[in-house]
Amino acid sequence: MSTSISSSVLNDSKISPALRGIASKVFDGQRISNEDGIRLYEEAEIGFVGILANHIREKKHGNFTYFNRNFHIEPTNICVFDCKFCSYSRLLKQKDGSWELSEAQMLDIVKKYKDQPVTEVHIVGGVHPKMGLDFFAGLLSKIRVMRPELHIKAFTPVEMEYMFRKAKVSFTEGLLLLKENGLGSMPGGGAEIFDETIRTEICEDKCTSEEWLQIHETAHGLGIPSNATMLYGHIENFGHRIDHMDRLRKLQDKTGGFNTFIPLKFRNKDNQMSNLPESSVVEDLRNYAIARIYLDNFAHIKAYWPMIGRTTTQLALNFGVDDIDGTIDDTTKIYTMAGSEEQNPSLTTAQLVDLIKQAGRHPIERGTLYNVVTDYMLVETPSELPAGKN
Ligand code: V47
Ligand code: SF4
Repeated sequence: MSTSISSSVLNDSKISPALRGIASKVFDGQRISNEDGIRLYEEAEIGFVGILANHIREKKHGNFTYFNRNFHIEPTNICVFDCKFCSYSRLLKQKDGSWELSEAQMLDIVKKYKDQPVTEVHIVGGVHPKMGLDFFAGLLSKIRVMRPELHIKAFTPVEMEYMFRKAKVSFTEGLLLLKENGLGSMPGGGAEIFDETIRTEICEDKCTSEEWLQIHETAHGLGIPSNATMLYGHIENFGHRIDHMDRLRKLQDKTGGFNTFIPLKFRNKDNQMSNLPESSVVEDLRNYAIARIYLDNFAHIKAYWPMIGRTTTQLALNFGVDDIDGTIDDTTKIYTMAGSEEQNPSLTTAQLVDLIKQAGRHPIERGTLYNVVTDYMLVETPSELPAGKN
């Protein structure tokens, strides 16, 4: 941040003294308080939080913008739970629109990528009463045999709490078994909103906030890093968002095991909360920025491009976001069924690189744990090939 931008913010009498006080903390590299966070949500304009968030983003990462080459496996959309925002799950007895992949079908998906330089498989789905811990441990071990170098990022605490409970094992025992069979890290899903009143309203029967946090803490203790999400823009208020990030910031202070924070915008198509409007793009960008400012101990803020679309993703790179997830391919349904911007989410590496360059940023292909795979300012953009093939 040039001193002229910081001093113009700090000396701008049109900005309230309280907001200038927050800006001064950010430019000094200090942590902001919960009260500051709520004030930003309630009072700060998009341009103001954008300047602060971009300052932090560029201090941490310069112009680097990360993506990876990944593919998703969604084992099933049959689910024992009934989250009101979910457009994707079906009950076991409900045949219409449900799917359930066998182990062989999932291994066929992995085989499809045999000669392709993907670095990560992301496995998350509904909670099927018949797909238990042994089934998933077996699946992971077979994927590892087929592609030993592929990073397996799999299962949220929602899936884990259920499979560990059914298998009568502790969180530590269950996580260790999955790790021994190839689990490399955990995705961020299932967090929703930690506030117990809101959680009861929107997803009362699945793992509690406490269990979500405990499973991540246990995973970090076993050397399994993870991501964290927040589902926002429904019935929660700004205080609930700050409370959510406060619980994450405290756990991160303790373990340091989170890689990335991913705000997830509530989409309202075909679910039990379809009566609610969706947040505006301005609110989405403010939310990315405030997350970047508040979560000083998280290295990365990710915008999940299929959900918000390519244009908002490019804008988000100026609001604290430094990671845009990956090539993904066309297997993900959790957002397409909820009305995401991208109906067939798949971008080639060349398209992702162009998207980042067009936004004036520096594209870096990363591994799951943010090791640099390719610096696309040092090599030529790969030529256009079908999704996943380049
Ligand atoms: O927990 C479900 C969300 C999450 C809707 O870690 C919805 O790299 C919006 O966590 N509108 C699962 N969101 C997906 C997830 C994720 C995605 C991409 C990358 C990573 C990562 C993690 O999807 C659920 C829930 O919060 N979700 N329904 C909806 N209607
Ligand atoms: Fe099941 Fe996940 Fe949908 Fe909730 S969000 S109903 S846990 S698939």
